[in-house]
Amino acid sequence: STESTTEADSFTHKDTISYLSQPLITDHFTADPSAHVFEDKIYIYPSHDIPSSAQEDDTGAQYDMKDYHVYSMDSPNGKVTDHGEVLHVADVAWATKQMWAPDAAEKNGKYYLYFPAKDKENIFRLGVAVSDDPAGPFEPQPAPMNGSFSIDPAVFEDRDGTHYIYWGGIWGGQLQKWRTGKYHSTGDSPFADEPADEEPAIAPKVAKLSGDMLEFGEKPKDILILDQAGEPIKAGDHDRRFFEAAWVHRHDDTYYFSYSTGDTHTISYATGDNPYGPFTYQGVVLAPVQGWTNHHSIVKVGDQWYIFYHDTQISGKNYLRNIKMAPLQHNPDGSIQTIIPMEK
Ligand code: FUB
Repeated sequence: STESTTEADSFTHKDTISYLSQPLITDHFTADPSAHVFEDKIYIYPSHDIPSSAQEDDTGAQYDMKDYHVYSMDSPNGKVTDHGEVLHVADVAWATKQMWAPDAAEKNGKYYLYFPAKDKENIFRLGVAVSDDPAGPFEPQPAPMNGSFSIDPAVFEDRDGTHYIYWGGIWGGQLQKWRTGKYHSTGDSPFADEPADEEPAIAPKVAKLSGDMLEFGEKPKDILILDQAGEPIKAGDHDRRFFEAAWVHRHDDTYYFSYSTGDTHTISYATGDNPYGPFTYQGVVLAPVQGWTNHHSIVKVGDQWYIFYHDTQISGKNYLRNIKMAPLQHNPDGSIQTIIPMEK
């Protein structure tokens, strides 16, 4: 059940709404929920968190996931159906470990699951798996997407039917090691290879998908996130710079690029007038949740927008998360009311 209140709290945003949501799934740990309406149902494509023997570190070794389940609901906050395991790392020829945040897309009655995993060289790549059913199971492609790297793929379908894939994540997500266009690592530290504080922040990536949905359809481009003065957000601006968890939705004619700020723990958003940006920073969609990571999706169901996100209410452990949902409101001027999550 989900209750709303309008209590003030320590955050100072133009409009905030405090929200108490309960975990949608309690028999598995789930995170990074990418939600879509397919075939008149809400389908959720989350990460499947599991306890790990891996030593916890700043690259996220403890996020040691091995498979994906798909979930569906007939209506918001309705009964959740678990469609079972739809893809396992052992069935992906090129992947070895860490099946992180996935997303899914539909084209011509086929469904495509996009997922990051580490390859045999310990480098994150993006894979695709295909199904005739939004509930899977999904058949993986034998190789990762050509030229892919880093984590957190998210696919947006524009009104003309063109699909765009957004991705990237710094630190454990390795995006900082691709600044030259090739993998270049000066060490195992997740903080090596970052720009200096005064340099522009590392940019998330976008590319049109190929017609068959299996590859990039063009050379990846940088997503530029600007401040209100039109200047690129700087690497040292941890409150506003991109960290991971890209998502794009369109409301009226505005494109919203939302993302996690990582070590400052918000889901922030920036707006633009086309899918490539540039996007201008606007504010916070979701204030910090319980747990280190913050990762979301935004989807319209009927006339109402929802945010899907996670926290650690059930386990109290950063890497054993549980997904939730809450309504999301756009103001008449296009700004988004900041959601203040409450846990209990
Ligand atoms: O779930 C593993 C990683 O944690 C995701 O890929 C990130 O976005 C963060 O939520």
